[in-house]
Amino acid sequence: MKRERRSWAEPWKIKMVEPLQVTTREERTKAIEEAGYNTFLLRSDDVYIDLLTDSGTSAMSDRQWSGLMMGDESYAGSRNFFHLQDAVRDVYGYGHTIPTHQGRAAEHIISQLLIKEGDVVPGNMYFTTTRLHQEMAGGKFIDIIVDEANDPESEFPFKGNICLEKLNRVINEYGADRIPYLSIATSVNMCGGQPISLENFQQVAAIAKQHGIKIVHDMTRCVENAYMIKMREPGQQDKSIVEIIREICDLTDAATMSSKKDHLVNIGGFLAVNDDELAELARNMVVVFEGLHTYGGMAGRDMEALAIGIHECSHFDHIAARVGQVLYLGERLQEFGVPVVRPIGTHGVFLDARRFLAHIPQDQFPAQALAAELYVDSGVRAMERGIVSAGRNHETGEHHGSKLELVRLTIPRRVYTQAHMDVVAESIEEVWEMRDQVKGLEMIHEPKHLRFFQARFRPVNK
Ligand code: P70
Repeated sequence: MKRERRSWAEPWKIKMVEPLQVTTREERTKAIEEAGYNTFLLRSDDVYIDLLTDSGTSAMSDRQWSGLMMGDESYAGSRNFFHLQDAVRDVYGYGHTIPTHQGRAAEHIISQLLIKEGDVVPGNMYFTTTRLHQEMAGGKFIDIIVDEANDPESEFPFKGNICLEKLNRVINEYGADRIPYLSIATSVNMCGGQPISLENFQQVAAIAKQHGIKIVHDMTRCVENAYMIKMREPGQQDKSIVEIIREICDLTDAATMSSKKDHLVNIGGFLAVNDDELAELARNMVVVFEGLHTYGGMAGRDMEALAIGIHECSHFDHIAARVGQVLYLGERLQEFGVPVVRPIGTHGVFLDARRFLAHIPQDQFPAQALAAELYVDSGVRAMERGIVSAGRNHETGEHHGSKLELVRLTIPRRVYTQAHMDVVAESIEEVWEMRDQVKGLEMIHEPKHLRFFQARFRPVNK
């Protein structure tokens, strides 16, 4: 009988391995208690399969590792910086690259340069660090993402899209003068790694241009978004990943980048801009907070590995395998009937804790409790992406409120095998079966900024 489908596989083989530790349930129960039921506070030695984040956790290629040996550690004018700048120009098209140690430093610089007190910054769903830097610069973030983004069951293929009606409303209400830029992310992290369509981006850019409003692009996972456009958007199938990336970036004025994601490196990032004057201001600011404008917090060797990673990650076979692995885990979980955000996104599978732990009210942090329970079951580490992550409104002191209450199973790039994904899926199935026994949590320590990183919890006694 002829097979209908042929399996695909990763376009690489493994040359070096890092042993994993398996702990007992008893050890994990103790570890999570000591960590205040916060997976960020666990020691990695106590973790078996680490799906906390895809940030800085990728496996570098042999070419990237050899790039490390070619580091030019001159304080000024390192040749690796020029390789990085050329790679950014080749793939993304931005003329100026200002290196930073990671993404949030680029967010800091652009926010301080463009936002003034009383401004509003509309965007397609908040990201924790991005919004905080906008607020610290005196701005207020306004969410103008499509409503489908807040519905885990909606099958809409471009949940990262901007709602044009909401955009027009914000412009009418505040006036273009109070909008320094639109903050548009590709592959929107907080709603499940959901892409924005090229068509929507073009429509948004046309409106922005009409009103003289800039666009700052959070392109942390732009390659993954470009892949989704190629696969899902009518008329885009024949374009290469790089062609799609260029079309997106050409619609924007500047970009912040956390290279720890798409670019397959363990540290690094940059601010990319086209405008010469803005670049000059940013270069002046980077020396205050990061380092000279030709290294900005990275070693020369890191910039070399990054320059190589920029090219590697935009190859179709790489990105197809990366997103394909995420889809594989998502499909396994759905076979078990586990509630997940649909459609499966680019960098992880997001459990819908509202439906998973329907008996726990949101003020008892169901997603936080689910991530802790999953860890106890198997040593798999995930991350809360719900009301804890949403934080508090700086003006009112109230919880920001979050329609989404999710646990993110984030897949590092080129690190785990399909067998690891099976172990993860089976552990989640196990927790799904005993979900009635999971208890809610109360927060016993709440840091002022980005509380999810360091908050501590204990189980409620009900
Ligand atoms: C994650 C990481 C980082 C990130 C991002 C987007 C769309 C900017 C950044 C900042 C790490 C993280 C950060 C805050 C909370 C939880 C986790 N995302 N834009 O795991 O970049 O970390 O390099 O400063 O996703 O999603 P950086």
